[in-house]
Amino acid sequence: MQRSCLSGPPHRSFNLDNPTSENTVISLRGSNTMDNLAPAITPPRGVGGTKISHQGVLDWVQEVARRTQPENIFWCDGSARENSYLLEVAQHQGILQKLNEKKVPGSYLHRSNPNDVARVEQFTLICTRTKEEAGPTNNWADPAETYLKLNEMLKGAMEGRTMFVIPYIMGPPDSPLAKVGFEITDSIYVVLSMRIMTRMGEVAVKRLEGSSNGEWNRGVHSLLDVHPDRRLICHFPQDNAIISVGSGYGGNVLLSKKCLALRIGSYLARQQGWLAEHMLILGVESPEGRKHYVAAAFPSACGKTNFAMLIPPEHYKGWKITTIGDDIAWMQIGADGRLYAVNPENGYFGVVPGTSYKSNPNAMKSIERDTLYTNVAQTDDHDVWWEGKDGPAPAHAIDWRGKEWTPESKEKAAHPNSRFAVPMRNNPVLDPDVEKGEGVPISAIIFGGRRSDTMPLVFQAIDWERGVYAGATMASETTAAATGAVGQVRRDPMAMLPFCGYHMGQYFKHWLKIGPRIQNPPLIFHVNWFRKGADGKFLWPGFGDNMRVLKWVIDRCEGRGGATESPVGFIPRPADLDTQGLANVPEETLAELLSIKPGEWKKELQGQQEFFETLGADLPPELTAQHKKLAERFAS
Ligand code: GTP
Ligand code: SPV
Ligand code: MN
Repeated sequence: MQRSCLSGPPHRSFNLDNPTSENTVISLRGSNTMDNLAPAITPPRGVGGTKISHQGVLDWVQEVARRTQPENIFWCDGSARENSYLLEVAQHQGILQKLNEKKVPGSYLHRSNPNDVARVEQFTLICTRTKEEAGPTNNWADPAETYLKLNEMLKGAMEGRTMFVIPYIMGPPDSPLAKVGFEITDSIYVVLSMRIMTRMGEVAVKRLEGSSNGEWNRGVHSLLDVHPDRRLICHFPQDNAIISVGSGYGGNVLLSKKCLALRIGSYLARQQGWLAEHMLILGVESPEGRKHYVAAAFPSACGKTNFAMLIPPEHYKGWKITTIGDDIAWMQIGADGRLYAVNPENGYFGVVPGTSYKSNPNAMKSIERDTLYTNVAQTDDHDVWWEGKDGPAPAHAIDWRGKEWTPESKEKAAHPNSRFAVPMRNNPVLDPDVEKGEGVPISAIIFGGRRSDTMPLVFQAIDWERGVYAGATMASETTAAATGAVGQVRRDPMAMLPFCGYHMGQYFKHWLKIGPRIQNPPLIFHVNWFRKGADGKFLWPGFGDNMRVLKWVIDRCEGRGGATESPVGFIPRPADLDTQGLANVPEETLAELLSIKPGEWKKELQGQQEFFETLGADLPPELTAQHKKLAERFAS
C-alpha cells in the first residue's frame, strides 16, 4: 500500500507497511480535498518529529492512517517551536484568533461550533464486554459492534487533513502512578490544548520505552463534520482505548482528561488498587508551618478550580493555600500508610464566567497570559470579556458565536461553559510539590454538591464507611458543563456520575475496600456552598470565605475544632466556625446554613433510596445498612 509524496519538499515519502521511526511529517497522499474544518498543513523542516521505535504504537498509527486516509501524519514533539508554528497555522486557518498582546500576551481565542460547547453525556459510551460491567449509570454499547460502527465512521475521515499523533504522559513523569497515552487527532486545537493540559512529546515516549508493563492508552479523535448526529465518545476499558468522533470540544476531545484520567483511569484503578477521582488537591499551611493536603470532589462547574486556589480572608495572616490540581486526583496508599495524591494534569481547563479578581484572583493572574480561551466574548480591542468579569461590560463586543453584542443583547456574550486552558505554571500559588512522583499525603477528603436546600454548609462523616456513604449519596444541580437541562438535582456520587468507567456499585465497593487498608485514612467531610434562602439568594458568600470551613476541617484533622453530633455526622456549632470579619452572614443565617431539617431529610433519604435501588445487587450491603441506620437516627 505504497503512497507517493506529493505535498512538497518537507515531506518524506511514506510506506504504510514500513513506517519509519523518525518522523516529522509523513505525507500519505496528494489529495487536494480542502476541508474547511481541518485543512492539511505542510510544516517546514524541523517542526514536529518525536523519535519513536515502539512497534505497537507505530502499528496502531499505521492502522488508523489506513482507515482515516489523512493527507499526512504529523508526529508532535511538544516543543516550543512546534507550538509557535501550529499557532501560526491555526490563526491562518481561522481556528484561533490572536488576542491583544498588551492585555493578554501569548493568548488566543477559539470559537467552537455552537452545536458543540459542552460534554455530551448521552453520547458517551462505556463499551465493556457486558452491559452489567458498565452498570446502570453508564450508557453501554457492545464493544465489537461499536468498533465496527466507529471504523465505518472513520473511513476516509481525515482525507485532505493532517493526522496529528500526540504522545503524552499523565502525572509527574517519575510517578509510579503516571500513565502514557497517545492521541491521534485531526484538530490543531486539540494539539494546542493537549500541550497545555498534559506533559507532551518525548517525555512520554521515553517513559513508555522504559516501562516494565508496556501499558499505554490509545486515543483516536476525529472531528468528522462536527455534527451532533455523528458525535460519540466511546471508551473500551478492556483495551485501554478511546475513540471520540464528531466533537471538537474540551472534555469530549482532550482524551487525556475525562476519558483517560477518569473513565479508563477508574477502571484501571480498581484493577490495580488505587483511586482515580474527580477531585481538586490543595495544600493548606498554618502560620506555624503545619501543612495539610486536602482533596475535594465537587461535580462539574461546582467550585473545584475556585477552591483549589482560594485566597483566605484578610485576617488569616500567615496562612497559605497552594494548588496541586484543580480537577483530577490519582491516589494510592503510600509506604507510611497514608493516602497520597498526584495531579495527572499539567494545566487547567477552567470555567470562565464568574471568574474575577474578586472571586478568584489567582485564576485571574493565571489567565492574564499564555491562555487559550474558548467561547468567551472578544472586545473591539481584541481583549476578552465574559459575564462576571471585573469592571463594566464593554459597550460593544463579538459574542461567543461570533455575532455583534451590546449590553442590551438578550444573549450572553460568553457561553456559560466557556473555558480557559492555561499551563499550571501560571498559577501564582502552585504547590512546590506538584511534580513529586509519590504525591502528597491527604489529610481530608471533601465531597460537595450544589444544593439549594437540605445539605448543611459542612459536616464530618463519623468514619470511613459513613464517609463513603456521604460520597455515594451526593446529589447536585446540573450545570452548563454538560449539554441538557441546567439546575436539576440529580445523584452524582462522588462527582463521578459522568466519569466512572464501570459499575457504580462496584466503585462503591472499591472505596469501601480501600479504606481499611489505609492505616491513617483521611477524614471525610461534606460541604455545600450553594444553600439558598427564601429569597433565592445564596446564604454563604463562598469563594475566599470557604477558608473558614477549610479551617474547621483542618482543626478536626488535628484533633481540635468543636462540633455537635447530628444524625448525618459532626456539625460545627456557629461558635465553632471562624466568623471574624464575616460580612452579611447574620447569626440566623449561619444557623440556617448549619441546620439539618428533618422534613428536607425525609425527602433526601427517599431520593438516596431510589438511587440505591437502581444499582441492584451490586450495591454494597454496607451502604444499604448505613441508609437504614441514618433513617433510624432521624426517626429517634
Ligand atoms: P469543572 O472544571 O467543570 O470541573 O468545574 P469546577 O468544579 O472547577 O468549578 P469552578 O471552580 O470553575 O466553578 C464553577 C462555577 O461555580 C463558577 O461560575 C464559579 O464562580 C462558581 N463558584 C465557585 N465557587 C463558588 C462558591 O464558593 N460559591 C458560589 N456561590 N459560587 C461558586
Ligand atoms: C468538567 O466538565 O468536569 C470539566 C470540563 O472539567 S471538561 O473537560 O469538558 O470535562
Ligand atoms: Mn471537571
